[in-house]
Amino acid sequence: MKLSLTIAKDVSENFPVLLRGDYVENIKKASQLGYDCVEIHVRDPRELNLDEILSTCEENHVTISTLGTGLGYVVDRLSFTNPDKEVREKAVARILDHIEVGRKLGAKVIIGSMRGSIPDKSEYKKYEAFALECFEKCLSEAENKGVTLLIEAINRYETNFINTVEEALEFIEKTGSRYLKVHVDTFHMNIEEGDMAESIKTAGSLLGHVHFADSNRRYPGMGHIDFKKIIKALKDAGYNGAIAFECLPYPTEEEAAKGAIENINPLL
Ligand code: LER
Ligand code: MN
Repeated sequence: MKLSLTIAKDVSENFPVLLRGDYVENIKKASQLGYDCVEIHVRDPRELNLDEILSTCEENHVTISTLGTGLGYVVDRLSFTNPDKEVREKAVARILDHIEVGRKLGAKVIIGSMRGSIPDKSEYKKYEAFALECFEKCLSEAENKGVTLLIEAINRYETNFINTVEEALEFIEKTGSRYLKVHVDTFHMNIEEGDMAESIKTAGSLLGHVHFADSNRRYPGMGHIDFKKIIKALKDAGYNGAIAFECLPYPTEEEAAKGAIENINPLL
């Protein structure tokens, strides 16, 4: 498994990424701290200087595991379940841009907050169909470009649409695509799953990406999640992808980025 450091250029203090600021500087820092890769959270991926990012990665022996797309929802309110067709089309266009950048960077594309919520549960089927239509457009492009998309199970306080690993698996089955994989996040699993290790086992070979944060969303070791047990479950499931630390930057960005890898490395 590879360890990935979450980075973003310009996000608030309470956004769960470890390092803020210049991408190039943070890719270098990731390498110095011993990370294998970085996860870039970006609102509009067209703003990235891909040549500069790729050459920095190569020089520093770091890869880009994933693109985090949630800022497209947080900042622009774009989602796949928005009642307005124009907003859904803009959401799809944004994810298509991420897919193109994902192809160039060799990164998977996360669909977390941008799948949206169900505004009216009595019309669940209608909103699910909106989401499926958007996913199908994105998956067709992802297949053409060889990019994996990830559907993240997110806790009930952030969305009412796909909270558990089981719901994510059911949704993947509805798309019928091999390019959509389950993405688990220990912070969300701690709220939604009865047994996190069991859920990882259920995801099995469909597991595509992992976020680590402790129960309080601080770096592993600062809360009460049993990461030894989670890592064993990931190994038993044959998972060999990335674990990205999507944590709050407390007490400081530097300490959290250092503490996360220091606490997890011995358990691997
Ligand atoms: C995104 O990966 C995530 O976990 C959500 O909680 C958005 O913050
Ligand atoms: Mn997450």
